[in-house]
Amino acid sequence: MNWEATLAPYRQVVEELKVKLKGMRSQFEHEKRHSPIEFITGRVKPVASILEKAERRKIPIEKLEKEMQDIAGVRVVCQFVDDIYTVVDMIHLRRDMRVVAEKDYISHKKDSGYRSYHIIVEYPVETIDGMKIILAEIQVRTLAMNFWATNEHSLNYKYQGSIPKEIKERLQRAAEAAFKLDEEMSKIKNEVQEAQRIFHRK
Ligand code: 0O2
Ligand code: 0O2
Repeated sequence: MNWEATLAPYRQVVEELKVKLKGMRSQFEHEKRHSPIEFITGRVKPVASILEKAERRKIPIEKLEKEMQDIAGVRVVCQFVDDIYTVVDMIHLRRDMRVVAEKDYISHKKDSGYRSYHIIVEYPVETIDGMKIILAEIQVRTLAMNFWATNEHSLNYKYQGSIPKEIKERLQRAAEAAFKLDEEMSKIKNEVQEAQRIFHRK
């Protein structure tokens, strides 16, 4: 399998989605409105992770394109929980991508404590052989959710998926604390935004 050639359109999609989402953020900034987007990151799933997930989910290599929906992944990180829904609504309204699935791990957090809003989109990308529709996963989460998920992801990697019970419980408490932090920040959202506007003017 020529992975470089297979993954090339996915790289293109990640780059294009990053540019477009960053464009949304700039527009809010130009108009001096609170941007629901704090920052964007993106990645193409490494080949080793693709193979490991295909094995785990029993996905044949020839069906990857349809059945592995997060080979192209972008992450939108927001300040406040409300911002997540603003971003989700904006993605729905766009005419350059089509939402095909959504998972709300915010109102239904995972057992691990993981919270985020996942959207799968179909995105048309132009290649030298014509147009190709690529599936991409957009994860939308707050800074607090991102902080938690990044640490939990590292621990999962370290313990190869079997985190010791004691650390798992700590992670669940940390998830609870991150949730509280988001709640408290939401309550003082207006204060924070006012402060940020003053800071911006200076
Ligand atoms: P900007 O415009 O300041 O956001 P590349 O793959 O190298 O082409 P990139 O975007 O450099 O693309 O790398 P990646 O890893 O996809 O995204 C990292 C981006 O997320 C960087 O911004 C980081 O500054 C930003 N980032 C990561 N953590 C934080 C954080 O806690 N707060 C904020 N505000 N930003 C963060 P860019 O893209 O370099 O530029
Ligand atoms: P990466 O690139 O290492 O992040 P599955 O992956 O089989 O569990 P599914 O249905 O493919 O699940 O997708 P799902 O559940 O929407 O989650 C896919 C991605 O969400 C994961 O990608 C993670 O990025 C993130 N995620 C989901 N659950 C957790 C969790 O408990 N903790 C953390 N830290 N992240 C989570 P991958 O495949 O891990 O790839």
